[in-house]
Amino acid sequence: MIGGQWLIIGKLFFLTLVKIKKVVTFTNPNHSSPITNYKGKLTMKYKGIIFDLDGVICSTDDYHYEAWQKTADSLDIYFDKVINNRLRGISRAESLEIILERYDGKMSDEKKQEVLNYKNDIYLQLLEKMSIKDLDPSVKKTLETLKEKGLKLTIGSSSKNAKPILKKLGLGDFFHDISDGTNIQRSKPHPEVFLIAAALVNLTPKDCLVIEDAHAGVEAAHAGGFDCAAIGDAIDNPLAQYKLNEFEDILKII
Ligand code: B16
Ligand code: MG
Repeated sequence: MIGGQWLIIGKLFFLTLVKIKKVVTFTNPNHSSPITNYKGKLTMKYKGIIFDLDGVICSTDDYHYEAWQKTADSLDIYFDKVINNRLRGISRAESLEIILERYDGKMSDEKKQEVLNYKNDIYLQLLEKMSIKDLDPSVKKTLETLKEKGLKLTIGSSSKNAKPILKKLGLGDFFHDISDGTNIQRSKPHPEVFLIAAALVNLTPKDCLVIEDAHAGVEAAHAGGFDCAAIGDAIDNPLAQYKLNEFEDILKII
């Protein structure tokens, strides 16, 4: 009888060890690609997810590119896709400073403001054609699944146009809260936008996963103490813990 009890205790101890080993394998933050090495869902690693907007939830990054291209052309400044990628996640005003690196001469603050308004007007015109149809069905489905699982979902975007964009996509009331270009002093790579997003839903950085397409955004997540899943342009950023080939790969992480 006593021998039988020891056998059961031993078996339980062994099973516990196996479970701990699996959790450690899955949660190892130094792992470069946990998705491909995923061992099985044991527990939810995060309580919240903070989504970047442009280039993650929607393809407005293409509209930013088009608007900046037209703006640069109007000033006779060279601009291309490589330069555009440096603007991802960066505020409108800081983006202009990067574009002006190739400007011959010095631009007054009044003229800069005029150029910023010009760019935003073109961008807003491009947004006019956006509708609920521009929300990728797999993005919508993934967001709904994450919400059903009880995760707090927030936006962490540098854009001052984030709220109208979400409304156009039919996501105006979907997220638990929104942190965007209208409530921050410093844009990515500063972590402020993500720290505010986490605080809005009473979570700590350790509880949240950030989803980002910009190197500046991945750096911001890292600086704030958040784990990050990188997609698109930033997919190979070594500061990100996960790579997302598809948006729905988020479901393999949490
Ligand atoms: P706006 P995200 C960022 O949004 C864009 O990536 C970046 O290209 C843009 O300059 C910035 O928002 C400001 O946008 O001109 O609309 O205020 O990627 O952080 O969602
Ligand atoms: Mg982005």
